[in-house]
Amino acid sequence: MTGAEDAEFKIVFTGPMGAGKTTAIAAISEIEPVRTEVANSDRDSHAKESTTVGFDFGRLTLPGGHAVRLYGTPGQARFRFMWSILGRGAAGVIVLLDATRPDALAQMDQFVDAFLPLVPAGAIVVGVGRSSEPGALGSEDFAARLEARDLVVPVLTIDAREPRDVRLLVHTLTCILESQASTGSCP
Ligand SMILES: Nc1nc2c(ncn2[C@@H]2O[C@H](COP(=O)(O)OP(=O)(O)O)[C@@H](O)[C@H]2O)c(=O)[nH]1
Ligand SMILES: [Mg+2]
Repeated sequence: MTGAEDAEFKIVFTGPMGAGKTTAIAAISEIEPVRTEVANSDRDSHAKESTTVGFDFGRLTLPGGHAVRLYGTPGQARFRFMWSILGRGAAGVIVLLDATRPDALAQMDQFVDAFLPLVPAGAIVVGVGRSSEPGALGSEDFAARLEARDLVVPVLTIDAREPRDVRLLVHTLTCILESQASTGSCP
């Protein structure tokens, strides 16, 4: 997988505040996730009680035995300086979005544009949460936006609280990495 077959590799979960990054890492981490949450002083961006100011950290062993380090970025733009720090050395990035946000497509563009230069070509997967809620955008809206930009990025409908959904995001990303290394057997 991208060179060092036995090394632990790093996957970064990013996306706006409230998209489910902290939840997703907690859903699949085998260790008690490290969190850096403080009381949310930015209720204009999102009404939730607490928010991540440093990063989230978790760990997952894949079925093939590879260990993956999972990092979650802070979502707020004022912590943008953390994105390149956390993105450095990442094998791939998972962008999580909240489909009920009217600006979710612009948020996707913002995070995809920020992280594309930090990862090997194409190593991005988008996870769209809450798309079944009334008034939400559908996953096809996100897929169409990426396609219109000539970006080949898989879009999955997910619930970040569901370990199976989050594992599927990680699996999709590792399939991309394996196909890039031409060693994998993903469909
Ligand atoms: N319905 C639904 N709620 C979610 C989903 N992901 C996260 N949440 C909830 O949204 C809130 C914010 O999630 P959090 O993980 O803190 O978002 P973060 O800012 O991206 O780290 C929490 O109360 C989660 O339980 C999802 O996919 N669907
Ligand atoms: Mg968080």
